[in-house]
Amino acid sequence: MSRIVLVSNRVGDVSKAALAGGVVIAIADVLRARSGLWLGWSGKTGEKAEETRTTPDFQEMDGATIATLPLSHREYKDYYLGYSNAVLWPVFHTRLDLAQFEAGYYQRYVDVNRRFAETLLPLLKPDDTIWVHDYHMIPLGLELRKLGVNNPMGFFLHIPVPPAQLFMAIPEYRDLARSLSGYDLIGLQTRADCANMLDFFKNAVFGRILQDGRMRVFDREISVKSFPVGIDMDSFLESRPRRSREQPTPATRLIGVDRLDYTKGLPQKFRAFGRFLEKYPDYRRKVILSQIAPPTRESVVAYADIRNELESLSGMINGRLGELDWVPIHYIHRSTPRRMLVDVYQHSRIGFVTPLRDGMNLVAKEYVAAQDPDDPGVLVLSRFAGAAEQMKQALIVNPYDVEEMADTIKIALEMGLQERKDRHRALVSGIRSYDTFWWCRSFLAELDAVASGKTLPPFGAAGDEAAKKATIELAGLPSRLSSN
Ligand code: ADQ
Repeated sequence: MSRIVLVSNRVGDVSKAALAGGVVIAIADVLRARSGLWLGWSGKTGEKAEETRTTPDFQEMDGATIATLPLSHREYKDYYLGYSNAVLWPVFHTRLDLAQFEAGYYQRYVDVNRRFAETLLPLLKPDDTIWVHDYHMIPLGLELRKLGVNNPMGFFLHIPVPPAQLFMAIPEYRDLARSLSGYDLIGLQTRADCANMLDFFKNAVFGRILQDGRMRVFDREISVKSFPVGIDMDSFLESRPRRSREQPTPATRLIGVDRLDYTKGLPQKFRAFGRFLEKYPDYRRKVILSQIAPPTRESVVAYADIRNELESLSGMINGRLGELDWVPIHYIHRSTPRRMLVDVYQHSRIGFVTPLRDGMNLVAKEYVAAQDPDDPGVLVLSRFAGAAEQMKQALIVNPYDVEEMADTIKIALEMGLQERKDRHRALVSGIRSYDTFWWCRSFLAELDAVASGKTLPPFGAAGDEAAKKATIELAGLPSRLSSN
């Protein structure tokens, strides 16, 4: 089996993958099994020529090689904070109003990708399979092709794809389409994202669907498919502390766990909870909302704004409705160790996951995984999270509709045991079937197939089981699915 080479903006700690959770667990597994190489930014910035070199620092970890490069301050500002997080992130999450199309951002974004490509070139072997991750690295594939690399190359986007008209508001949209055409396979979180991506290629650069389902874009034929990211339920549950630190709370708890990001719909969530308490006063003093929201990207202006908004909103709701012995909203603006999260989820009656837009949202899956099957809580989930395409047994809400969310909190609190158990069982079955290993293996199997000219059945309603089996058999990988 060929070696796997991963490239992403940041690299994960392969030796502590279980602690990191999410996709890193599966990636670490594959890197170990295929003696892989993982290249990314070291997280360091500086001003010397040293910071723009093309010779990475290497570290061996559990049979995998981790290669990292620093960024210069200017690269950090224009490539990372600028084009990646103040252009692509807002537009892809349909927040065109927050995009900052500043001169210089795009050029630096491409320059950093070219530097990563030049760094990778001498490290590549002829039969390596290359897998590039996320929006920071869209141009990397084409930069490698320009350097003469013909290896199979796949790209996975962790965030949503916006409707074509929005995508095309990005001044460099044609260049982005050309960059995307450098890959053999584009993996997306949902089928809705695939539809948007195909529509974008058609409208933006006259892409054409071929008979075998692939798309002809410029002079290349590429495959676009959905591979919803999952979690590893067992290792997530194993990460919990041996003894619960949670004291049974007198009040029933709703839990929210989100990075402090304007895409996560936190103000709407707070307002909905306030509205619920106003509309159904019998629940006052009986219910609380705990929101854990660690800070991210604080040097991007929009992130400082959302922080201020939340602080004043929680203060206002607590001031208006709270009592001396009852504070309705517990807002924690800090990171929490992952192992504590299992405990917190388990002691919460409602998982309140209401992003305005989200590629997948792993918190929704973690919350369900942590529930006691004999007395599970209820997941309230935004229809605009990618997870909603799979998690149909959650209570699905429109995160812009505060009134509907307030009413749904009541429905969730009053749901009978049998219904909670039925919904939970169905949700767990989906989480186990499409776990993080399935995601990783099916993407790589598809990439191998595409590169060798075979096509696999589509991932879709009727063909799910067949597609799963076929992808796993084709990859020649042991299936964890068969034991579930
Ligand atoms: P994120 O936007 O970071 O990821 P998400 O999928 O929710 O969003 O994953 C967050 C992870 O961080 C979860 O595993 C969660 O437990 C953890 N986390 C969140 N808040 C935490 C806290 N306070 N303390 C500790 N841990 C916390 C991007 C996309 C998503 C997509 C993922 C994976 O934006 O849509 O689901 O990638 O593809």
